Amino acid sequence: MTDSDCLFCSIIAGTTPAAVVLETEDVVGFLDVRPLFKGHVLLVPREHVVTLPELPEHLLVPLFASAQRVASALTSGLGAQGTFVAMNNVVSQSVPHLHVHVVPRTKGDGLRGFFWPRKKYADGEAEACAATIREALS
Ligand code: DGP
Repeated sequence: MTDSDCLFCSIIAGTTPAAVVLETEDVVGFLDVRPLFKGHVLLVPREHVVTLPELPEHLLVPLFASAQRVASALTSGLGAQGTFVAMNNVVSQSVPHLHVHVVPRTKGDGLRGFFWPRKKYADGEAEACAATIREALS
């Protein structure tokens, strides 16, 4: 299913130009137009899905297998030392079509914007928080 108002559906359809790096039956990968570093790839399911919780199970492996392949290619092909792999869901998600960022990283590259201020758990708080999440998972 595609959404006629969706930018990434239009890239997948070839209507909006993009520097495509990967095309599989289920997934398309293209360069982010505003890369954190050159070679920053966005991977999207061809099907119009907005967030990770909505991703159908049959697309989990194709999407993350593509992320694994691209992460390898950024190190072997572009000379990156490593990668940062992430996705925004709703909050900070500027395009409402699920996309995995695969960003090439090199030690000392100065990427700090992705690292939000860290919190500290009070005594017992981590266990209570973990219990809440376990309950939601059950
Ligand atoms: P996020 O903020 O996590 O939703 O990431 C959306 C990314 O999409 C952002 O890094 C910039 C990228 N982007 C936005 N518009 C376009 C476009 O028209 N073409 C391409 N290739 N990337 C885009």
